[in-house]
Amino acid sequence: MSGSNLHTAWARLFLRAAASAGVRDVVVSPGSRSTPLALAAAESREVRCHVIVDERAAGFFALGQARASGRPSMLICTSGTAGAHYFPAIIEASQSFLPLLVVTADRPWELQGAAAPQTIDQIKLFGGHVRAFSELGLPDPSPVALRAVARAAAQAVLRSLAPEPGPVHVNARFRKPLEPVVAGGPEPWEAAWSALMEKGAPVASIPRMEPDPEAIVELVERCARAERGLLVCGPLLPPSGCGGRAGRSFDLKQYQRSIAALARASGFPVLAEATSQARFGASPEITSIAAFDALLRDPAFRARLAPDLIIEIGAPPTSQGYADLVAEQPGCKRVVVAPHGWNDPSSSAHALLFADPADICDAVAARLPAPPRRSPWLDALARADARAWTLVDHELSGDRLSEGIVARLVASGCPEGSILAVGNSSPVRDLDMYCPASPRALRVLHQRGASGIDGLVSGAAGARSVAGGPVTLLLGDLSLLHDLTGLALAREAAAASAPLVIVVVQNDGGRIFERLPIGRSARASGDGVSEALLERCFTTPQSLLFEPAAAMFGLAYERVDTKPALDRALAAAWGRSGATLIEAVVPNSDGAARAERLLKAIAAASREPPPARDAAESPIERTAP
Ligand SMILES: Cc1ncc(C[n+]2csc(CCOP(=O)(O)OP(=O)(O)O)c2C)c(N)n1
Ligand SMILES: [Mg+2]
Repeated sequence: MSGSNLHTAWARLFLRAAASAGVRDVVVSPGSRSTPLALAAAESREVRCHVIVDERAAGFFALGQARASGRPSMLICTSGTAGAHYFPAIIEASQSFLPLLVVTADRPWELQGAAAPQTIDQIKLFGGHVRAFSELGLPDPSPVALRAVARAAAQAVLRSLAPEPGPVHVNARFRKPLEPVVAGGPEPWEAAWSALMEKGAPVASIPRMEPDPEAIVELVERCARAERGLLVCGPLLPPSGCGGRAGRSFDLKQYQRSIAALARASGFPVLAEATSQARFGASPEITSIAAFDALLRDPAFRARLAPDLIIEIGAPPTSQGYADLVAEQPGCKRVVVAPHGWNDPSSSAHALLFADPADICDAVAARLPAPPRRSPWLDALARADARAWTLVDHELSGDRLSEGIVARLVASGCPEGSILAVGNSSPVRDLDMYCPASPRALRVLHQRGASGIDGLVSGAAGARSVAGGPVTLLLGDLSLLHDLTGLALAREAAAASAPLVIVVVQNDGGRIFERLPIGRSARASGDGVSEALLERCFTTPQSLLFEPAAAMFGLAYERVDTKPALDRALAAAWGRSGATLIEAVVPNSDGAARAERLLKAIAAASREPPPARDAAESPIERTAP
């Protein structure tokens, strides 16, 4: 094998085996110790190689790819602190059940613990946050070691997908020289290596997760008996909803059909959060109670709702009102359905069903007898929801931008079937509060595993790099500042044909804190936290505008502060290829007060006396004060 050496061959074999086990994208950050791996990735025709300077951004980019594709991307970095920058993305991958294959290059054993440069202890660097760790050791020409390299790559890919998807860490050591050297003739190990390169990785067939038939029977019986059942959909990421089935792509429409089938067969209303994949694309035939968070903030409404069965799908809902409902209704049986994770922070679930939620919905729907007659309880609930949305619409009238208007315009304008990525802090809550259920399907990507405000731009750029269509990101100004180097990755997307549209809600600081108890304490007079302290330690306004940053990274940029201007900017951004940063400037201190006013109005409206003909039948209205 001329022009190369064992290091290069070793790295090529690792890449080849990972590719044949399912890796399609490799994200390389520059460095010397990782030279063999970087070269192998760059020359491979089986993977796409992305080069990203900042390992923190690279980690989130790979995570965004996994969110959109369900496949593990491979990360490659040099030795030293480089790998440590992957940590936040690794934590998020672990908690969101997203596959990721992290390969850190390392120095040989003789340089450890002896003050050699760029040398740290990389063994189990990410502790318990990875599903598996393996130490590849130094390249070794023996046939059994060469076979084991291919096996180790296949194992790493497998462990990133099953039994629980998540991050896997491989530490690979190399001794200098790191670059390919011209060999005088064929290497003795070349024939064995060539055969392995031809063969690829051993095929690992991942077990399919099937719902437990007994649990299905029990759930069918519960549904049939329930008079006031709820189908509650919490955050769900498309790939992690697939019950650990590698390579099975998430079929959004099919998932939404399964939810609708269960809702129809059971007669239960659907309380779907914006991140659940069940709100945008909801079937018009089902009763969607999308204003449930606002409605459930009212204790009187919670008491009137009094569900007797809750089927909860996905990760725990973000809604505080819903958490309060669960806490106040200990008698109500709650069954949690999700493929992975113990999704019960209140430790009060009656049962947890580990399976693909779509499979559970289909199985239960198919076994239920004829759908029940629509109950007055359900009618009353639907009316309360409709009244809430009338109030939300009223709140969003007028031309001046607010957080709510930005969320509404973005969600309602996103091209049908496209990806909407949403940042933590207020944007994810605004999407819930201001955007009703609609039959227009959207894939909503989110970062609810550890709810960080970090890496959101990089993640959206990663999703864009594997998605066939447009990606829109809605995030806050501090979140954008946190991931400013992510804009460099957005520029990479500029070369691609489909648009990446980044909408930053510019409210000058972390205004979420004004909606939290600490903010209410500052607003109340007396000896609470002072406004100045709230601003200094929590809201932290930066008085920055992002136009120069967009210019630096070569992105199209628009600053808007009215509804028509945002509408125009969005239409233009979705219509052009490449990346656009839209800075939507909203008044910086009335968001919390507006949200509070709206919630009060919704609570008051939900108590309005019902029309007389329903009053005698409807439990939800009958008990209204
Ligand atoms: C990595 C990380 N650091 C800090 C936080 C705590 N945090 C939550 S929201 C927030 C402020 C976000 O501000 P911005 O992005 O402007 O959104 P807004 O609150 O204005 O909607 C902070 C600092 C976090 N969740 N993640
Ligand atoms: Mg902000």
